[in-house]
Amino acid sequence: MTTKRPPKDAKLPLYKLVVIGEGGVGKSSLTIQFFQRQFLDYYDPTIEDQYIQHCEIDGNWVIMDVLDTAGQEEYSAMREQYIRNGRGFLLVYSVTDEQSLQEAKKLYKQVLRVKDREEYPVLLVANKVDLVSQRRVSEEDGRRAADELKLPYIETSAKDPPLNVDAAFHELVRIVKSFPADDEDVEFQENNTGVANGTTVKKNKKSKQRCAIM
Ligand SMILES: Nc1nc2c(ncn2[C@@H]2O[C@H](COP(=O)(O)OP(=O)(O)O)[C@@H](O)[C@H]2O)c(=O)[nH]1
Ligand SMILES: [Mg+2]
Repeated sequence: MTTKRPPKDAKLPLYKLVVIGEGGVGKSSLTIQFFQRQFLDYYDPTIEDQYIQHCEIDGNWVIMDVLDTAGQEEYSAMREQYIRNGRGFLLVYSVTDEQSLQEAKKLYKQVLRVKDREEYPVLLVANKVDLVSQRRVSEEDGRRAADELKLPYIETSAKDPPLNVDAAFHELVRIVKSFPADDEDVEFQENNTGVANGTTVKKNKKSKQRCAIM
């Protein structure tokens, strides 16, 4: 089977995206489902990973550079640093945990503070919707929270079969694209540097490993 690939040597727009949210809401599960097409029952909550891969979205090739944060920053300076570097954010909470929605609201306020903006490209992600009987935050309440924050909203499940996982990442790229950027925010990357065709480059911040996954 041949996979579609971007033109070699093309300069592709680079999207630096960051997945944020309280511990345990499914940040790593969503990211791993998107990049590796698998659901893990357990993933070390203290690991912060970065994934880089080219993707075709609405007929255009882009490079997605996604940071899966560990959410256990002892120093808020670390959090501020990745907020400063991010151009778009998946703001994840779990529908099984009301507290995680409250945490998401606080995190969004922190994003606005660090960015010194009144709005920013962020998608509010209501994850774990497959856990119907454990659900504590209804779709109605989630959408109301999103409206209050003036954020778009999506319901996801990282578990197999995944629901809206690709849609969430793709939608975030669209949101970033449509947001007026400062000139220095727009970056391009040669398709032949760092990102080999058909591979995900994964950088593990904890162990400092660097590996390419097919
Ligand atoms: N049923 C279900 N479990 C999930 C989902 N997403 C994550 N989990 C589970 O929730 C736990 C925490 O997920 P993880 O991705 O490590 O959360 P993180 O701390 O935000 O990175 C793990 O046991 C996952 O298997 C989901 O959409 N549905
Ligand atoms: Mg994690």
